Amino acid sequence: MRHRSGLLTLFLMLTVIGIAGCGGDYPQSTLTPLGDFARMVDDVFRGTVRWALVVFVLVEAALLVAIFKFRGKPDDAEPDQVHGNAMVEVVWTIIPAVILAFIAVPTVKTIFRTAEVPTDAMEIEVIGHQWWWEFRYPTEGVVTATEMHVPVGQKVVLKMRTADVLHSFWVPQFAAKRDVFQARYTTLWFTADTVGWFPGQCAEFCGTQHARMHSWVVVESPEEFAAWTAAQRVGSPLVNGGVVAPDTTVPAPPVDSVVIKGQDAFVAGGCISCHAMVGTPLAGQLFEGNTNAGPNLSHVASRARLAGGMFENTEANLRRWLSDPQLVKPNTNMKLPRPLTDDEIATLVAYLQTRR
Ligand SMILES: [Cu+2]
Repeated sequence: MRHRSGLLTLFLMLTVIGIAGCGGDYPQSTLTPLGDFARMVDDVFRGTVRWALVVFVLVEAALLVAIFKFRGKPDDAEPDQVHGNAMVEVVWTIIPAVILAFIAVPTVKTIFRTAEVPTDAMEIEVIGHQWWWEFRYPTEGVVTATEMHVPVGQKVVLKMRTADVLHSFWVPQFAAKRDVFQARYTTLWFTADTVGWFPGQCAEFCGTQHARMHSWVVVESPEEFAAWTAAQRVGSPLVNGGVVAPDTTVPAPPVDSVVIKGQDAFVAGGCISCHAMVGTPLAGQLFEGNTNAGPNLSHVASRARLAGGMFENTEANLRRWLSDPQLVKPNTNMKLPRPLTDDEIATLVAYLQTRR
């Protein structure tokens, strides 16, 4: 008896925990879709759950009736045996088949509708790296990392691939998840209908720091988005590979002596061999053929997060990151040829913080 009540308590506890996991203010949830694509997927999910509920209620009701109404007594005769009854076999084959058909039709329809690549959408190229996401806007001339800006109400199509291993791009409130490959593009599309910051997560185990491969969709008004692209386009490493005319704006050279030292350290220290940087001579060329490079740092100070979204972009975190990236994020591709001196770190941090 004690064993039984223990099991019951365990069952109730698990149920409470399970229920507590549903609903609530969880931004990384597929249960609160905020775009057309996610809503189509959500409709299929909800339709399926509704059918499952109907089946559950009917089966449980039949079970309870059987238990209480037809409970056997010790002196009962043996009941009629229905083994091999053709009628029963046909009925309980047809009913589930019909229910599955009702689930399959909207599911297949949705698969086809979501697989269609829209032609009236703004294109964003998504590239997975161990362990951060790169976003390129060929028509805007923008290359950025971790934070994908999109204008509210504008359909975007994501053309996705990877620079190294398999990853899976997933922003739960806007779109389903899709694996990314080296040799071919996969696509996703969505129209975001709410302004704000919405988190995403790489959904394919892609190495030891897979859990620290975050992304955000930053949905903003068309005016804010235009201002963002105008600022990001300055010195873009994409101007040769993109379809926009090169931006001829020459960024103002640093005037602060610490910042100038930081820029010198950035160039002389070899940072430019992996990172594109506005105002440094080789940034564009190096970037184009180098898909294993690190993020474009031309406007790094305009981003809210660092290191694949692992931490906030603050002076202290930047210093921590530069002092020993392998300690902060083991196995990251950010490998320093030698440890930087405190002076170098201070000037680099001052320099990077001016790159807005
Ligand atoms: Cu990944």
